[in-house]
Amino acid sequence: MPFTLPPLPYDVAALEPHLTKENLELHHGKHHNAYVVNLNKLLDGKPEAAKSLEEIIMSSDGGVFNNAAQIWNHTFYWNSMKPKGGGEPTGDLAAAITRDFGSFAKFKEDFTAAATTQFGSGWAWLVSDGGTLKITKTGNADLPMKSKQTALLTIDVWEHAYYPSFKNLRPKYIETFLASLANWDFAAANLAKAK
Ligand code: MN3
Repeated sequence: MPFTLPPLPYDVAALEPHLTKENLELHHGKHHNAYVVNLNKLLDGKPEAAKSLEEIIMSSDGGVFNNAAQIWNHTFYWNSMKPKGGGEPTGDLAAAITRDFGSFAKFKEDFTAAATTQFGSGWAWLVSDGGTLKITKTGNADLPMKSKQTALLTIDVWEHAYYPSFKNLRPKYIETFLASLANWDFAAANLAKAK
């Protein structure tokens, strides 16, 4: 079965005014879709095509890895946001953030620094590393599962993610992600599964 583009978990205009409809049409409909089309082409007629996306990510490199990982990363990114998101997490996730970062304010500071300083294309992540929450950044298509970490939340800092809405202002995009878009319910569900 060829891989298919997962639908957005909300309407393409649902993240306005922060990320515009045009931005999501381009990012989901063109960029995310291109990774699906490319992976299907690369795997056409090969036994790997029967594997799960995660199995392909863990056992490949080069173009197959890049396209498979980018499919996974983008699906995870769409779920890391929601309309009227942002604010602060609650419950077990809030407690774990306080335990491992000292405070939510310190988490925000560290996450913002990671997302701002990822040079060129990549991702910043909140992960669980053996039960300890950490912030990481990865270049290009790289992702936490390759380092045996469980992703809880991510922000795409490739320019295509924010340029249509924020132009060159990556720091403003990161600030907006934390203030108005971050889906803490999704991160909390990922933490619960990681235990
Ligand atoms: Mn992207």
